[in-house]
Amino acid sequence: MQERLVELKTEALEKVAQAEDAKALQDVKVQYLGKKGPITEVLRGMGKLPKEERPVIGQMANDVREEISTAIDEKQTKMEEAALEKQLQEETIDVTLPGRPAQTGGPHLLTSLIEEIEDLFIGMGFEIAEGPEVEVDYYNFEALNLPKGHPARDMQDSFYITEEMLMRTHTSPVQARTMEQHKGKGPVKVICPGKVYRRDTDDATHSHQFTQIEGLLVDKHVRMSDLKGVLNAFAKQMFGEEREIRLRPSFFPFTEPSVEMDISCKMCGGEGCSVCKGTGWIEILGAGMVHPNVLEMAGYDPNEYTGFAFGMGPERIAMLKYGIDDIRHFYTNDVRFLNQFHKA
Ligand code: 2U9
Repeated sequence: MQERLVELKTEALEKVAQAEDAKALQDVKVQYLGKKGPITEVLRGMGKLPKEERPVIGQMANDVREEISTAIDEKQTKMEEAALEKQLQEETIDVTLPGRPAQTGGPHLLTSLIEEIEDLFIGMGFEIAEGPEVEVDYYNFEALNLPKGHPARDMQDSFYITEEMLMRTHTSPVQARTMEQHKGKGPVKVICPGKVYRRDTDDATHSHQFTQIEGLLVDKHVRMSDLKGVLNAFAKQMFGEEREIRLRPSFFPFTEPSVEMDISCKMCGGEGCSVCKGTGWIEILGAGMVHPNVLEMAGYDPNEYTGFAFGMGPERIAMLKYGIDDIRHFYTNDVRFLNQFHKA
């Protein structure tokens, strides 16, 4: 019996040593230490042994069992350590590699352009004024010389909240409100940027929501030549010193006289090309002397005060400046479009 146990031990330890993976080791365990294994069998057969041999064989069987079990555990630990070591070797992280750059956002092209225009006018002493996008009929139309039923209202059809409230169709109500706050006293010198809304069907050149930047200067002795000087300075700083401006007569209900300003075409230098449609000039903005009715409604005496105003569409300016062919690019938020204009 003792020899059998020694034999079993040698056999089992050899198999443990030979086991190459967890499965083989488990098989050895089941084979030698399992309920139907040879050692259990020896222990079961103890009853048949002479009484005095039982403790010796019992002790020995337990020792053998213990030894095999310890050998299996040690081998298992070794295998796990080896597997971990292998994994660590294979999955090493090179902490000295440069990190992946984080995706950073930036101002929208229109925001940058509006800020650039604001800065130019701040440099000429203007202040920035803002107002509500949901506006009352009075400031959006009436105070701008567009009484109810005026035909020019048709060109600025809007989204109405109620009969008297609407999404503003231009930023001009901000100037009307600013003038009112000054209570008939000058000077007023503001630039009003912001979003505006019109009931239009979207296409390459129309959008139901777009942006405007308007300016207003009201004081004593303000003349058309002051308007021309400010606009000329703006055009040269924005588009280049070599650009010329020209003013053409136009009509707006809130200004009289009214003009439209063109700049000489950069592409052809005034010769005429596809960008300027053969005219040598590109339309940039509208402007004029503030209508006496508008001054009066805002609390100014038109015999004492005069003023000029102008308005432009940043989308149009960006489209000209960067050769963008569709206004919808500004609002569909395709990062491939927007990223082209990120300043480093
Ligand atoms: C007050 C008095 C006068 C603002 C003006 C324009 C001319 C003009 C358009 C150009 C293209 C806007 O973006 S656009 O659609 N604007 O041509 N705007 S004068 O005149 C005002 C405004 C407020 C109290």
